[in-house]
Amino acid sequence: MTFRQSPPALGHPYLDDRRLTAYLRQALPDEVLSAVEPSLVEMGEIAGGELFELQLADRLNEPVLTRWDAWGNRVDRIEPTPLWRRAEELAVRHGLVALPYERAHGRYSRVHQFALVYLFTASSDIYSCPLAMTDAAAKTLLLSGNRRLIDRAVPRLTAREPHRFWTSGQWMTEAIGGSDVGATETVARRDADGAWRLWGRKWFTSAAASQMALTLARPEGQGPGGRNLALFYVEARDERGLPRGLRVHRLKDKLGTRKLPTAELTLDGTPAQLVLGATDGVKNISPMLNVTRIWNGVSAISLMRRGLDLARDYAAKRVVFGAPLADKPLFRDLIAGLEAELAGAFHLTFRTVELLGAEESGEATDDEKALLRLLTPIMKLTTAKQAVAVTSETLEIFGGAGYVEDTGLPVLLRDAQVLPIWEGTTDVLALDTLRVIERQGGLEVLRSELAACTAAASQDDLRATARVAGEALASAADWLERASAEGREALETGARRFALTLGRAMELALLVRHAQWLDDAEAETSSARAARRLARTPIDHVHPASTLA
Ligand code: MFK
Repeated sequence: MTFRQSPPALGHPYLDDRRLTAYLRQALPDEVLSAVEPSLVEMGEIAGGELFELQLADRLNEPVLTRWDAWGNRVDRIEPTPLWRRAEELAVRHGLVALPYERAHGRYSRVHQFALVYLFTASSDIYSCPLAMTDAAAKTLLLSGNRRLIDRAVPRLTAREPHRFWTSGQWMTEAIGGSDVGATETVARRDADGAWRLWGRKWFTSAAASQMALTLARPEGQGPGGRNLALFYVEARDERGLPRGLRVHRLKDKLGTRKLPTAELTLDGTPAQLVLGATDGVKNISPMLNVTRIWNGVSAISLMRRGLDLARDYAAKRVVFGAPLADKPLFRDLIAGLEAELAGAFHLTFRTVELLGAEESGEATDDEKALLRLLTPIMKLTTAKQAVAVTSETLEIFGGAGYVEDTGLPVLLRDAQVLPIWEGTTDVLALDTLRVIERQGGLEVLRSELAACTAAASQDDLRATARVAGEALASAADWLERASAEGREALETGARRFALTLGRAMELALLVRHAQWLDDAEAETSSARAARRLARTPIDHVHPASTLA
């Protein structure tokens, strides 16, 4: 009989994830964990069951843009895929945006939210993107203090009922500036009655079907640069979904995230409202960037995790050269390296999430606030690079099957490839890291965090691993001092290597802390193994010979 390979299967993404469950036992007080666990079990069932099946069945569907209706009216309607419609309903009912605003568990509400998002994202065909922007818009509006806009939009953005729910777009990118947002060409003019309207072309607007968006435009007559931009709120569609001063030219033909209707738009007199003054648009939209950057990190670990779950299941079933692949020493070595990357990325991402929760609940110390600001770009750039590397290796584990579209595997790599690009490229985030360190007057908050993580290490091997993290941070600090003395060009030249070193050193330190906690609490060693393994990879990238950055 002809041999047929059984396809990889997913288990229960929550109950089978010892990394996540152990982390939550460490991070959450017992009563909070008991209260949130049923929702995590349920989300695991949905993500590993209904949504995963729908995702495979929905593989070839893409969103459709219809510009004109049968009677010649311009409608610019965007029809999402079936999975997206279902994903929205599930996300809203489970409060994937609402939870941190309901704040039922104080500073832990963000950990609860992002644990759910971690389970949901890999089965959602990147529906996490509109959710990320919606969360970020709610936070940005709340911080703006603009009571009228808060009252109008935030109850919609954070709704638990699908019929009331709105998503928000984040319309920043223009042909002239994806990263250099200060070059924005969109112009804002006032009507005779004082109402604002926008004219311009947005080049890469994700979730173009959203009911509202935050966007940047230059009030007519103001000078160049980001400080002369203003942050605007737009509802570019009416109650029937028809465009108001908006034309959608086309959906982008992208490498990945193909279920996400990313569009080119013309704003043609779009009615808009100022959110917070007529200047400082870039600064005023930055809370949005910081929230979506955290979602980006959670997406990175979710996609890595999905690939590794499928690879492990496959390796247990796949017999090669007389034995299951899972028993082969070379495979075991490979998967241990990939798991170590995921473990490091996981702890760096969730540490950032914890800090966000602390800040929003008003409980963060000044040092925690400073650490959140610094870890956000570092975490985003480090985990995004890891996601591309890990998903690429994961495909290789499947051999040719990993390169065949209808296995559902290649999409992992194509979707991961967007993570280092959008929401600030690696270069932009490395420069942001430098900016934050300059403003904070050095690396002190990272030094303290690293010392707190590694101080508890009591086993010899964990102490040795902790030393690797400490030495990498010291090397980065040395480089910073030398480059600062040399000047701006030296600093910018090494910024990527520097930021990546900080990211990997912090991953290692956080992994040591978790491994020690596990050892104390449960005599479990998987995190210690991951920490030792990560310590054998390049952590210190500041040496210019490194090829990784
Ligand atoms: C699924 C998960 C992911 C979801 C993704 C959602 C998809 C959305 C698709 C997109 O929209 S992708 C487009 C995202 N675009 C970016 O992320 C822009 C990348 N570029 C930057 O981040 C640049 O660094 C920046 C545009 C901010 C530089 O612009 P400027 O005009 O040179 O501004 P400048 O002078 O650097 O900063 C202006 C002020 O903002 C400064 O404050 P001060 O006025 O007090 O000096 C900065 O400190 C502040 N600022 C900038 N970035 C900040 C920030 N403050 C806090 N946090 C930040 N991140």
